[in-house]
Amino acid sequence: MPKDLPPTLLRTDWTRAETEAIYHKPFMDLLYQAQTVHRAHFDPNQVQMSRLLSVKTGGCAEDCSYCSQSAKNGATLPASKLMEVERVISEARKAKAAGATRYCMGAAWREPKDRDMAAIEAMVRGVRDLGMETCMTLGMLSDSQVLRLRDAGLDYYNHNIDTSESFYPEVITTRTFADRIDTLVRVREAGIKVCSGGILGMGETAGDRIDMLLALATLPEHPESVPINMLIPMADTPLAKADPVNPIDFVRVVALGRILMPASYLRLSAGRTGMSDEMQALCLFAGANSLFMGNRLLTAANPEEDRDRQLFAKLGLRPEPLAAGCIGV
Ligand code: SAM
Ligand code: DTB
Ligand code: SF4
Repeated sequence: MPKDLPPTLLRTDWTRAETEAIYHKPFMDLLYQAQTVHRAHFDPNQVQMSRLLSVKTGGCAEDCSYCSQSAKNGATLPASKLMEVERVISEARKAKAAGATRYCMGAAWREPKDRDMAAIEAMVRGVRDLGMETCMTLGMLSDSQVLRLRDAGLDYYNHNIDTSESFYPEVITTRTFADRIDTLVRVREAGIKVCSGGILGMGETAGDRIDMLLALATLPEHPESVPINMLIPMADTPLAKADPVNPIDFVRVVALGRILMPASYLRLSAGRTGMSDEMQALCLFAGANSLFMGNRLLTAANPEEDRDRQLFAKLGLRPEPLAAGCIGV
């Protein structure tokens, strides 16, 4: 698919002032700029489809205040064992048949134990052998664990910074923002593609949202994938009663993400069940070009496949075929 426009320069030297100015532009100007950048790098009518599976659920030692899986939140979700490798591969096969090209496997761990690594590697190899892209999100990683994942052929590692550095301690106290960046650096140095984004709706300000995107866009290389989650308020967590995000503010963040990181896949991630078709259409116009498909995320619901099929038909969207990739760089 030929691109409409010449690719924009990928910059990692964005300043706070210029980023803030972009965010606060008149909405129509912001969306026009984001869509223009988007068209220079991607087919605007194509959406990358990922599917998530929780391979180890609940009982997590971290205290992330948004998460249903933290043992410290008073959340009641029971801890499961690591899923059997064969079951993971058979779920991935179903996801592929339904049109997913990337399979993301998540574990409720602060960090993996070395004794679990052989099974994790077998999951990566098995899903790769199906011809899907692989993504894992397992918490913090040691040097040797990163290398083992790389050698198993892992394509992406998801590790979200979630919010700004200054708001981070309000959300999580069992690790620091710097811990998160350390793992991202290790993943990048090993040659695994980086997936990192955050959550809107945890009580953060517009400034925190801008700072979160700025932190990602000023890494030495942009993450190849940037998930933007809308908080799903989970019962029994400290954020169960958080105020919902204003949809226009949400779209502004997506547009800013697209402008700062023109060639990255921007994923409209958690929270789509609570979004209207119109809001999702605006997010996709603002430059989001990846979705989680299927009716389950990790522990929470996601739109039914039928609803997404109808949305795609209404908007004339197509799922991105595997390896079509970014066309601008
Ligand atoms: N334990 C690993 C970690 O924290 O990196 C992997 C799994 S964790 C559930 C992955 C990401 O899901 C979090 O970083 C967060 O951005 C997102 N997430 C978790 N709970 C959420 C919720 N209730 N609403 C929106 N996003 C959520
Ligand atoms: C991401 O940014 N969002 C996904 C994935 N990366 C791992 C997770 C969303 C989780 C939503 C809440 C749940 O299902 O428990
Ligand atoms: Fe654990 Fe990840 Fe949930 Fe935090 S977000 S409590 S690290 S599963």
